[in-house]
Amino acid sequence: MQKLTELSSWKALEAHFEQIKDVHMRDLFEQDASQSESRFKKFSTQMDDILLDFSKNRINDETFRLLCDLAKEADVEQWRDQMYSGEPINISEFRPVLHTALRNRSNSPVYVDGENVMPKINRVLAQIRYFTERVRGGHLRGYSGHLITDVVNIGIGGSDLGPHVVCDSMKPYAQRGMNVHFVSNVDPTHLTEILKSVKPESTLFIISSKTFTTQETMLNAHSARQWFVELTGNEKAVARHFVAVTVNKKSATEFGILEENMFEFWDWVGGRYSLWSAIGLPIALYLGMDHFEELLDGAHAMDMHFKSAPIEKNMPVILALLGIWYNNFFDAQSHAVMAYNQYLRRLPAYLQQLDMESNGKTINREGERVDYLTGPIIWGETGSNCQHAFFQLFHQGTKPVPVDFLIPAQSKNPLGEQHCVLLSNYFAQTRALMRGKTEAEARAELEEAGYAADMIEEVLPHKIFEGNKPTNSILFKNLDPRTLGALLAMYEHKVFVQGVIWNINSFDQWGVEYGKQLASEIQQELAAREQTSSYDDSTNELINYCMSLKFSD
Ligand code: G6Q
Repeated sequence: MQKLTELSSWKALEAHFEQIKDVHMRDLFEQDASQSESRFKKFSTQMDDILLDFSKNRINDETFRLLCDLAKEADVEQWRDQMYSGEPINISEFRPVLHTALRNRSNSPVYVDGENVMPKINRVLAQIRYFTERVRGGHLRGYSGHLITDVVNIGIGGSDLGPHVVCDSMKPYAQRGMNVHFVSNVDPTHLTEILKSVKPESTLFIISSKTFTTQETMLNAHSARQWFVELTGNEKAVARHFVAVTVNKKSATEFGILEENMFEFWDWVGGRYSLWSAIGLPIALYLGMDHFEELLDGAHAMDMHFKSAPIEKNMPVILALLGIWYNNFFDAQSHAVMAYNQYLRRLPAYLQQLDMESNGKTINREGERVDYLTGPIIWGETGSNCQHAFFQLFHQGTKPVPVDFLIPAQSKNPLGEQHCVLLSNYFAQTRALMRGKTEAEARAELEEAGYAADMIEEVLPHKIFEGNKPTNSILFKNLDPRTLGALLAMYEHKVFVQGVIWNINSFDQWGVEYGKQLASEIQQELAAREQTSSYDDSTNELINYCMSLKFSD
């Protein structure tokens, strides 16, 4: 592939950036007000009831045209089609990338090595339905006849964050009397605190691990098993209370899990893209299979939009292009996501893995070091909490931070006028960030507030807001399973498009593997409880000091 920075659209964007970098969005809005097509009309798009308004960005018609040219010149559409059709686009692990097949509700064939994978996807979905309906309906009970009231998912990274964000966000759809818990951290506190709140006879443990070798998950799984056997005194009952989601059936069998309680997925499903597979088992147990399928339906609808909408109206492509505009031209180091919805409080954690594990890369697909910025730092909080914490930096700080603002029009818990106030804050913030407050406006406010003339001169500089801070507004009717599925798929595809344009492989994670390898070396030294001199001076001294503090096992 031609080098990104040598593409003609890239060069044109560089030249265009010099012209537009100091233009204020206030002026862009004013200029567009006299045009036949309004700025909102030009710079907004919709998929189902999800509206993306991207008009509050530092773009004009020319910027948008050039960004769309970039997507075309970087072959985004061809890469997308290769992904959907099962080409091995994960080039460092030699695999296809087929999370879209997991939610392919059209059931059209998808081939991997000449085999249509849809029948096996459908078989696992049917297995999940059968199992979850029996548990939820009280037909499949604990070893002593108790109803299953608690599901504990033991998994980390991709085997935790996806199902976790969905279960948290979809709480209003959960079956009464069914609780779900997520244990991920190898810190023993995580498991211990959760076990305090459940009873063995009514708890179902899901060991979620693609590889079934991840140290944290295996340790937590064995500790949970030990706790279970100690409290019940019934080793045989493990088979009734532990199920596995994995591609590694052999290790799951060795753990004591029955074949019928294993839920399979495949190596062409990446960990952070796996919530749509059997990794979604806790979702189906907590929300019911119908709701899990609605989530898949929503993701599929977004897949179809991504596949067929023209670039100029394609939501994930537009989000990706705008991200590149700020990342590579304005040098924005981070991208923030503010969901004005308490149920979405885990969204930033999920997106951090999705985006930063996918696009935190410096080597391009040809194996060379890139000479431009790739994936940004992703972070976020729920609104309106964020306004009372770090929004000050957005309004008056020196760092550019593009922000996505999400909100449902309807609340699941209407209470007086509270949702209306939440909405008002949502609209007010993006408007304020776009417009800022001029010196004249600030002065007029101070005068109206009765400030003395000398006081006005003193405080005036502090009351001015530069504005021109870019935001995307994502507004939808309701936070239901279908919409959530579509939103998560939208971000997946955004990340994919950016990876294609940056010419990196978004589907490996060698940094994660490196972390796994490093810790196991040091763990052996720690277990020996002897002074070490194996590492650098800092690491040696830290380990030896920790020894002197008599650390816990
Ligand atoms: C995700 C990563 C990583 C992975 C975890 C858990 O894309 O590969 O976060 O999901 O390391 O791995 P296992 O599911 O194999 O335990």
